[in-house]
Amino acid sequence: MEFRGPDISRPRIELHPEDHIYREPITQYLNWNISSSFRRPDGVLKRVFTINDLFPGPTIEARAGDTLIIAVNNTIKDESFSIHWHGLHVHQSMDGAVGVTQNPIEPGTTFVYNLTIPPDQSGTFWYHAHSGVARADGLYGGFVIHRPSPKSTVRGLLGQETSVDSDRFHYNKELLLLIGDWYHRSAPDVLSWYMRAGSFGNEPVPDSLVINGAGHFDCSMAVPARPLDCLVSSIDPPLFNMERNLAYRIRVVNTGSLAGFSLAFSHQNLELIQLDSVDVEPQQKSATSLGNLFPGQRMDFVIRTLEEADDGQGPMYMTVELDRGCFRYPNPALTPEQTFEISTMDSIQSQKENIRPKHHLDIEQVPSARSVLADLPPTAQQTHVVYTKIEKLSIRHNIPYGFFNRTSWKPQSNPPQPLNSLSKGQWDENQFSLSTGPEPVWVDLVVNNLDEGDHPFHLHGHHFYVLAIYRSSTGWGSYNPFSDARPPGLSLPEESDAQSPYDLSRAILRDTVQIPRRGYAVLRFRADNPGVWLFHCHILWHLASGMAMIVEVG
Ligand SMILES: [Cu+2]
Repeated sequence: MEFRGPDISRPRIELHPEDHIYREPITQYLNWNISSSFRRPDGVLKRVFTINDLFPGPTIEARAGDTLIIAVNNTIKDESFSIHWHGLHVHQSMDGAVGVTQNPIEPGTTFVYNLTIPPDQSGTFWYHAHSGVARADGLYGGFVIHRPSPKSTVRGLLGQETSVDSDRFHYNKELLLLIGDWYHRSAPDVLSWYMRAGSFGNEPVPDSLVINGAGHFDCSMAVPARPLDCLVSSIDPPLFNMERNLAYRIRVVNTGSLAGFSLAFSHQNLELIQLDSVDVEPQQKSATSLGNLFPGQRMDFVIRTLEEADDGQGPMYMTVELDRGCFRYPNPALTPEQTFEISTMDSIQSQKENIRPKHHLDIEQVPSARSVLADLPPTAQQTHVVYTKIEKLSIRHNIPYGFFNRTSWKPQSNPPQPLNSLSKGQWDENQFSLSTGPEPVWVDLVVNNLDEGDHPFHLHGHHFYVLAIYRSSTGWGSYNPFSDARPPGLSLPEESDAQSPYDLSRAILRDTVQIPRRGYAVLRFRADNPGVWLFHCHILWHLASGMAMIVEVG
């Protein structure tokens, strides 16, 4: 299979696990040049960031235990960057969060990231800019860690007793899809539209969506007040090819700035296998659509052609449906539900209407696999409670700012050095933090979302078990374990032990969680990766407006 599309300068879509799972860990040396160029991802001309001339950036493939030495050269004249490795538990000095773990990479300079992939991490990850809003202008890419074969030195001796992922989950090939909402204006323009009183805190609604840097936009839908340099585009030949008689593992990343989405494939059953790189409990019933996947999150699933005779015919297509829940005003330019044709190798015999019953799987309801939950202790040694909200305060000119408790986050600027190089007394007033102390410890973090909107929160350097999620229908829906006898809104199974107020058998281990408006989440994690870590909303406009705080470990 080869990637085809309107621009050929895109990263490859098909992955090559066979190059990684049977070998010993190695050190990979990568040399990246960050630049920018004008492209037409969906037909509309826009300046995007490129890495080695690719948008999105090159796909990294590695195995657990590999070391990656990535020299990032900033060749752009007047902008600075950093790169964050989303979901990977790397050394804190390599985490890429500007103001927290490093200064931005200034024009004409190079920063060398030295990443050691932990031996117990594999799955679908991604990397993206963690400075300003460059992520929304395309500074991101895929990062896939292949799970090594238990017999990594015995190439070609695949027996029943081995358990490489393709045997565990029964698939033949792997594809990577980086899917996200897309804005035709530059990200700094979008942010300044949001960060003013006149936005009333309504998040900028995207114009389009792109898959691995390609989309299709109907030029006639452009808003008259904002004319576009638009060429009719169709992704022709289709975005990718699939052979009907093969099973595929599809790795999906939400690379967007605002919207969640769900995915469906015609003629295919979808079998969810991982969320945020972690195995999930196998589902009895395979789905016809999966979602919602929110910004920063990943889902892996296996698709197979249906066995029923009539149903395996006709063109195959994939449907992406953006979650309209976060769109607070209409954007006539946007088509929130889009279909993408997938070309198949064999001839198409009929165009029979697909009439199989639909089954949508709500991926937020799927617990992690039992083997994953085995590591979850019944109680934590520490509990922290925080409150978060977007506020439009008159003392801040009614501009929307994100807060944790009383603090709206900004990268450390006085003195202008990253937090991890300063003593805590030197941190400026924009840093709200909690500290887990010197020893590795299990922590419960209760996050109360007092806001009118949902927010996907991401913790750097760690995964967390989501123990409870609650959205209230009335009032604030807050939970303070120090004063409330029970967490509001939770119904527990009868056999649950009295030791825990949460249903631990339904916990989900992930690194980014959607916390409902006027609700809360209880996140339990082992604080064992020493460093200064950001915990923040992954909606880019909210992070840029301060919806972030610091978790200090060790
Ligand atoms: Cu948010």
